[in-house]
Amino acid sequence: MTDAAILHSCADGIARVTLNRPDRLNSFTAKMHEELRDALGMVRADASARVLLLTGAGRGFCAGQDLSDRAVAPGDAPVDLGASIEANYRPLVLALRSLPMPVVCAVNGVAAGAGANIALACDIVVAARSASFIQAFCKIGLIPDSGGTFFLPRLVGTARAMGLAMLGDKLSAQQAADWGLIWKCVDDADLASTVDALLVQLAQAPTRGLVATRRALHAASGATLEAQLDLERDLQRELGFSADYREGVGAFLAKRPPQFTGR
Ligand code: T3D
Repeated sequence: MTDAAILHSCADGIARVTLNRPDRLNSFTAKMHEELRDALGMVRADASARVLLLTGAGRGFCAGQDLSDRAVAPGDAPVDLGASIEANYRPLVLALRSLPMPVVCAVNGVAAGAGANIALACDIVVAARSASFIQAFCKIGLIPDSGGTFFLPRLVGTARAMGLAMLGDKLSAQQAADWGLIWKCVDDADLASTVDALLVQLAQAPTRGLVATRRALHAASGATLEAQLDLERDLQRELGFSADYREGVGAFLAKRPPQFTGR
């Protein structure tokens, strides 16, 4: 038994971080935020980590903010949600988007509120068929946070983003995949093996190239074609000096599998 709200391990180039408050559907408390911050800091500093898996323990992925921490007694001042976002959710999303390795999210169950949008902040999202995505914010008078208003229209278009955000309907994992919100939906029994295969593939991939790919794709929606071409040129120049590029070309010409090191 452990009272850790976050589980963290790293082996064979694969870092794993698990949200671990299953009886509360892994909803966020201040303690969980603190432990997650520490875990992501360790992953970032671990030169052996080539890919990160983020997932949840139990039947849910994450139900967003723990609302029992938001109950206000009559006469008490309400919690400053802006301060909470500034201290916790904003840095979390930015940390996930800037890790020097690809981030896979295995959505093992319901992802609601900030939980849904933290999943969307990851690079590759695979969901179990029984999982769902709920922009639950509208049911408590809030807006989608943790990047929701940024990710949703970019991923599914404004009409669907508006419907999801204003209605708070449960979007099935299959529908999320069909709409392009996530990479894929797989049968529950296949989630672990599908994700493990992805993790092995990504742990052996040319990490710097993947991180630069993420950077370029994220830059694209706000860039002109000229600016994007400039960025591609600059990133390609950097990668052209990398050990992995040299290895990739050498392996291709020698007709052997490449041995990338992430450098
Ligand atoms: O506050 C700030 O800092 C600003 C940032 C806000 C970010 C946010 O995420 S706001 C949105 C917060 N989240 C929600 O509004 C979602 C609330 N949860 C639900 O709507 C439902 O639980 C789900 C749709 C996610 C799942 O429904 P279901 O029927 O599968 O499970 P359940 O029975 O509702 O939940 C299981 C238990 O987890 C239950 O406890 P119990 O009755 O067994 O003792 C439930 O109360 C608890 N739980 C689920 N979500 C939360 C939670 N407890 C606290 N906070 C939660 N968010």
